[in-house]
Amino acid sequence: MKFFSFWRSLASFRVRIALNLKNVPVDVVFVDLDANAHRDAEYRRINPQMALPALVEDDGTTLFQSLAILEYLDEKYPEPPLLPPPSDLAARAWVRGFALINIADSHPLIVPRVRHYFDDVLQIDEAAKLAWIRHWIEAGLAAMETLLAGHPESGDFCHGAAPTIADIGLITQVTPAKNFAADLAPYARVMRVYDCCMAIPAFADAAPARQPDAE
Ligand SMILES: N[C@@H](CCC(=O)N[C@@H](CS)C(=O)NCC(=O)O)C(=O)O
Repeated sequence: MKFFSFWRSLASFRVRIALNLKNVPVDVVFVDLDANAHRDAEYRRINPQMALPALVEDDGTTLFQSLAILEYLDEKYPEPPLLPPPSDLAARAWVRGFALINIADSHPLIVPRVRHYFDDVLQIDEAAKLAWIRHWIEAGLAAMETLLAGHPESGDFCHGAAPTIADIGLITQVTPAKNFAADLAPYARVMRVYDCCMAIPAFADAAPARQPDAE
């Protein structure tokens, strides 16, 4: 199985966590976003959206979009599960909803193609661009904090006693918050989950700075 990844890519980070938790071996193909390698014809054939990550099975089956890949891995390699059991439909929906705050709503607003559009088309200055990024990161963090406060099953993890895709989404919400120096003090519950997850080797080893292609 080939995994197309870039060290700083948050969507790749999400899938790396799942691969590590489930102990699935992959051949990692590094695609340098900074060099626009994701726009080359070679990678475009794999993912016409020109975004990372992508997962290619040995038979050529090609998967894209991190949430779809997370759920695929969870179905193919059920242990440890990344979702609550099918008997708890409401918990599964809560966990998916929580993860989507980052995966569907916050992260897409700060990806390189959006930032390039600001630079190249709208010609927004650096300060306004940073304000945009911090605004959407903090909006996601605030929603996560409020949801955790109202969710009795949260504590060390977003839901229950083990990581789920909700925690994976939380990690890739906090990571850019740290990179862009957002104030994390108001988000004590979020940061408790972040610290608990990052103490697990599967999470820590997936971190951007630990990847072989990291600068
Ligand atoms: N919703 C997608 C986002 C994929 C995505 O935008 N990936 C970023 C890296 S984290 C990327 O490759 N961006 C390239 C670009 O914006 O040009 C997912 O979760 O897989």
